[in-house]
Amino acid sequence: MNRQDRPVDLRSDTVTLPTPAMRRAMSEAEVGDDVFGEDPTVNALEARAAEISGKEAALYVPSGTMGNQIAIAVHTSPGQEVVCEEHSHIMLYEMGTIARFSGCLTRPIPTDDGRLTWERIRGNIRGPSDHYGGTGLIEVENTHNYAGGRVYALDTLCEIKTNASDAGIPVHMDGARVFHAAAALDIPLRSIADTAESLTFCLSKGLGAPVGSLLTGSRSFIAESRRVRKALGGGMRQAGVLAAAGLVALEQSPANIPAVHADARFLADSLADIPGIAIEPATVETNIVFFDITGTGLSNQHFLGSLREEGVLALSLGPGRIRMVTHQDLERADCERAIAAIERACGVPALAG
Ligand code: TLP
Repeated sequence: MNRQDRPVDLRSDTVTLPTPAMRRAMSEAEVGDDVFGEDPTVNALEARAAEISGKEAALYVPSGTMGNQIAIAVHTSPGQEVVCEEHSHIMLYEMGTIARFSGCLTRPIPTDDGRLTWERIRGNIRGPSDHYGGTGLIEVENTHNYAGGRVYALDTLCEIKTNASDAGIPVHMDGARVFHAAAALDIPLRSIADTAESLTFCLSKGLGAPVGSLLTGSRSFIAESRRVRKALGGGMRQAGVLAAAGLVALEQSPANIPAVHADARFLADSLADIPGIAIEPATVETNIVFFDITGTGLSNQHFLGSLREEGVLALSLGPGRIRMVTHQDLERADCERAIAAIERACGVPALAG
């Protein structure tokens, strides 16, 4: 299919297809039974993930959800509270697994932009008592999906980590898109990873791999995580065919992120010029662009339907709220096509010539 006929898929950065280099690596991967720890390609991926994130060890898991939920189960005991931001993925989009599997409650904290501070967390920490289970974990999401890909400043994370350590509470980072955070701050990933006891990051979100995420942490944390992964049915066998693509993603895809961020900025700046669309371009820091179409008078369904007819796909995430995510399978011309389709949906007259 040539580019003009292909849909411009901005629903998520999960829609990317494996690159030719990934497919080659997959077909040539050396494999073994990973439940026995004998898949050399999975072992290589885990070693590389640990190295990149500056942690002792890593575990390959099928999804970001499983990585987060294993971390929560290992860090907490049933009845404890997990402090998190009110729109965090672990709370809104992980099927209530915190309650189902770990027996924990969330203690959601409202923020203006998805970013917690120690100031906001402090009053929500509860020690164990005869009346409640106490705080078992603090979770931060970086970048924050629902807040539009916002990036934590390193100082904020360091302050949370230092105070959490003093209170004896571990920090888990849902870093599904932590490579985007590192690129936005132009710092090594491990500086961000240092601010949490454990980190989940995704190979299939923005890095182009077909499947998989990594959970990283101390050797003992990962040993226990391996047992919990098995309990969740996440023990895979000859998973090296998938891990091989992940290794390629880790080496090759981060270099694409600056251009992907520039595409998001282009979308945000262009959207700001369309009458009826509300967006603050300065809040777009990475590859996620949220905007509000209430002022156009169109329903989400009508708006997305018009775009779909022109081969442009986006997501509805709340009344009037639309999300577009840029990724490495798109080019600037695709983003221009998306903007032209949005202008037509909103009744902006086309320029002559
Ligand atoms: N997010 C998906 C949807 O679930 C919304 C997306 O398209 O953005 N943490 C964060 C911050 C995420 O954004 C996601 C996926 C996950 C965890 C879960 O990853 P998977 O889908 O691999 O379980």
